Amino acid sequence: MDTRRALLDALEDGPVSGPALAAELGVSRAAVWKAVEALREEGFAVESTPNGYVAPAVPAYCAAGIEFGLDTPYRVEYHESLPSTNDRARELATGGAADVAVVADEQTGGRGRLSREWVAPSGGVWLSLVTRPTVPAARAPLFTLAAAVATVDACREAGVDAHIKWPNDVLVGSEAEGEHASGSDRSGRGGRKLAGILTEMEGEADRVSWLVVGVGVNANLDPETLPAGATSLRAEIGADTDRRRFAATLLERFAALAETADRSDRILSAWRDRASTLGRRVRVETPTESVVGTAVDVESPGALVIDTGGGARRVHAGDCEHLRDAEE
Ligand code: BT5
Repeated sequence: MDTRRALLDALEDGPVSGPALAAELGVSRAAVWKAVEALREEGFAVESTPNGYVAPAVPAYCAAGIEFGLDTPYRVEYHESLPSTNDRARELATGGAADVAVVADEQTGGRGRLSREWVAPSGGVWLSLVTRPTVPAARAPLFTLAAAVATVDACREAGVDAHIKWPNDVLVGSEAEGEHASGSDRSGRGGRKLAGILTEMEGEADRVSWLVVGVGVNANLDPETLPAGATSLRAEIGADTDRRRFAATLLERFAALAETADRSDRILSAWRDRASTLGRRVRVETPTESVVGTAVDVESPGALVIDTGGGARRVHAGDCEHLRDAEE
């Protein structure tokens, strides 16, 4: 473990002196001091007190801030601004990296599914995780479901009653409220869109090489700066959220679920518990057709089962609208 990370872990337990840390880690006092300086440069304001180094009362939203107290194998790479955290994560993945979360305060070229634009001004939580799970490529959609569960849990901890709309939208509120979703994209239908997920991967049939799970959450943003039909944590709560804690919760929940991906039942049941799609009349636009019916279940690795009246259909990808009776 590197000195910087060891120092972050040690700071969790209260003041720690330079000499004590040097002895514990078997490094020089100069190396400890250098690690402290590195943390400070990143924006993590370690204080020097007579009892030793102390963590800042309110850790900033930066790599060390998010890693402080983070109980996962992930390290964090933080940027003030990036075109897209998914693009940076893909770059790291193709270079062989694993277990890195790329976080940016702002994205200038954020991407949604199917090359759609994702609006991502400063103040949101824009995060992409690189992992290399040892599962067949066919199981990759489970990680999107796990990310949706983790995102909902982080939103609920922040005080917003969010739910999942199949496959990967995190929404607040109900039916009528997402109606103003723009243009041909009606993916907000079913509530106001708080977050979206974009998973990308490379692999052979028998195994995933890398997986990039990109999550965008409208955190401390005004809805006026977002597309129609969108909402934010700030708008829902009326106050700003500690993005450091939010990102850490999301990563911890995701890590715990991802560990269970060799069996799909835990992720699926967590997803069902948080989804608003099941039991609803839906219209799913797949790449080839439109399927209308009642959503009855989600099956591994992420297919929506729709009762069309003429039998059950399974759809694996598409945009889902929650319908009201009059709309069929
Ligand atoms: C998604 O696509 O919902 C996936 C969004 C993933 C964004 C994250 S941010 C971190 C990482 N880096 C990236 O570059 N991307 C990921 P989709 O279901 O296709 O929805 C896209 C549609 O949502 C757009 O066509 C808009 O109508 C709408 N939209 C765009 N920006 C939005 C926002 N900030 N909040 C709510 N809706 C938005």
